[in-house]
Amino acid sequence: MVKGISEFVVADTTEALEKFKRPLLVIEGPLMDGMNEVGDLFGAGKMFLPQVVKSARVMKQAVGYLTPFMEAEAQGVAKTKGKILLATVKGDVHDIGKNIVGVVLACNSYEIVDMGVMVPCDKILDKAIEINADIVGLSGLITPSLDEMVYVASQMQKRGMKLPLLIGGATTSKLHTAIKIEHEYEEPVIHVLDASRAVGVVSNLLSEDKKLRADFLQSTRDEYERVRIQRQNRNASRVLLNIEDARKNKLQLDWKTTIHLFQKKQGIFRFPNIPLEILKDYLDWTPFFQSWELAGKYPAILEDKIVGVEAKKLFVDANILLDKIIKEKSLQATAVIGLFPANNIGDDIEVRSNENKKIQLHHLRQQIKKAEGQANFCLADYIAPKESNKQDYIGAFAVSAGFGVDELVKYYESKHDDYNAILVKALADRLAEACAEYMHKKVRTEYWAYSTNESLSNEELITEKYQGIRPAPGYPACPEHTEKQILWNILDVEENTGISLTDSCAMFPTAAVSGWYFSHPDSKYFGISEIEKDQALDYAERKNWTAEEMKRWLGAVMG
Ligand code: B12
Repeated sequence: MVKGISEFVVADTTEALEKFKRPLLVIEGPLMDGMNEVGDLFGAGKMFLPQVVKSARVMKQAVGYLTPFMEAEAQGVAKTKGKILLATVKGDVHDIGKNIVGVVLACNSYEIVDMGVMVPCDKILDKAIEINADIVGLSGLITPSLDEMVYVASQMQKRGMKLPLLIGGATTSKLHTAIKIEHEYEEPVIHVLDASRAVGVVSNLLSEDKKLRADFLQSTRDEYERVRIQRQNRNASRVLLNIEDARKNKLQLDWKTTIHLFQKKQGIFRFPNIPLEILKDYLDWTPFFQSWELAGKYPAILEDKIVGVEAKKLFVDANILLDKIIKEKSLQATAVIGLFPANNIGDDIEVRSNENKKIQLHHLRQQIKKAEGQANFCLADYIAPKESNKQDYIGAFAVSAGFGVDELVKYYESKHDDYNAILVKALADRLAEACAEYMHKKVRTEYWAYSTNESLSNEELITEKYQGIRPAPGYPACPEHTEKQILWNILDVEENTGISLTDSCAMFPTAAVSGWYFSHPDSKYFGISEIEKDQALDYAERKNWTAEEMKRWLGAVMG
């Protein structure tokens, strides 16, 4: 088990059952001992995440084998160190991180009840009460989920609950937890950065040693207070321009002589079934290793002194699975792109849709005070202004490689194989990104054909050596998620691809990316960072929003 070898699990468990006589004793004896060793090795940094997940697979398969014997004996369930309820909040569909945390905690003898994704607040809290959970853990990947987490905390307070609340997921942070969530709920609210920290936090929270628990809570509270003060001081010293001044300092592009403006292809184009073997050549493996908490760039990571051996094994496993997926066509990739005439009007972009309707896209502008000679960027600046009388173009795309993921994951879960279930999701995410890369190249070289001579290696594509950008709503240059609704309208994404949007503007299937194409040679990625209230109000007016909607969708960039 400690080596994660699952080949002989049934034979070994049978042997153990003969020796220990009762299945529960096998679980509470050698199996738990093995998992404790795995937990300790991981905690001490002597084991890496893929190994832990493989060891957990051995445990699950052994328990799966023993369960019918236990049921026959009506022996009850094995003792655990506590019951933890996990859920991805309403509107959000991401769960790789949550699933990894669940596996790691289970390895450390905690019982995990995982409610899956898109779980409404009341359902989470009802379940926590029903199962008598010891801790509730929430996960979320995109910024709209942050508000939902604040809401869950406030409802826990309203219901007078006494359980600690854990906050996790890519978009969450200690800062956000300290400023926005902690004060909503009197009981401990703790941000957990990653899976390796989850065990320490949970064991402190559930420790029978009252002093240890109290010290941990006090130091966390002190830390959050320090973070809040730091933020206040930073807020007091930061300089943001008012939106009018920021606009005066916009990027000045020469629309008279610019050569990139030429008649470009228009229309909506569907790609219902993109062969996965094509996408394989466009994979960016570095984030794949990151999702397994193995730090380093691909391909150097395979030779890394510390993580190299495990990275190599993971890479081999991933490629075996990927080849099987490709051969059996068990995942499907699909895309829709739209290329439209467009001009900018202030910080908005007016697009002439397929039906010749004028549709407004909305963008935010940096308000941070820049050094002399540096502009306050806004994506709209990369499109020729209406008053230039030059016809410019913008593109839009939505891609997914997530069709088939649920079925494959279910298959591996039925075999108690979390390792392959997580691998499938991580590979589907990579294929989705690869699909975005592939479609973008098609636009540059075939559709808009402004880079017909482009011949870049995959590494050069990953480091964006090409002309043009494809910012995605939610990413730093366009952090406001509801623009995806407009994108869905102009591309008829749901009809053309089957990808849908949740109320928080997450896309389903999860392995999906959507965004815009800008072709101007000077276009580059940037971050909006923070905006002032004047811009938020102006933006809200352009979008016809209520104050409530403004707070909901711009909260994350309003400091
Ligand atoms: C890989 C990735 C993706 C993958 C999907 C990842 C997935 N399935 O979860 C793909 C390519 C599909 C993707 C798409 C998008 N992404 Co993305 N993505 C990333 C990226 C690069 C890494 C995230 C990741 O997988 N990390 C690895 C996993 C294992 O980590 P994790 O989920 O954070 O979980 C760990 C911890 O957070 C913690 N944890 C997680 N949950 C819980 C729960 C509890 C209880 C506890 C204790 C701990 C815990 O432990 C986990 C294990 O260590 C991040 C940037 C970054 N560096 O974080 C952007 C990022 C998350 N993406 C972002 C965005 C905007 C998007 C898109 C909306 C873009 C778009 N318009 O297409 C889409 C949304 C997709 C959708 N379906 O709606 C933003 C989100 C911020 C925001 N403004 O909302 C980020 C932060 C990028 C950025 N800098 O702006 N993305």
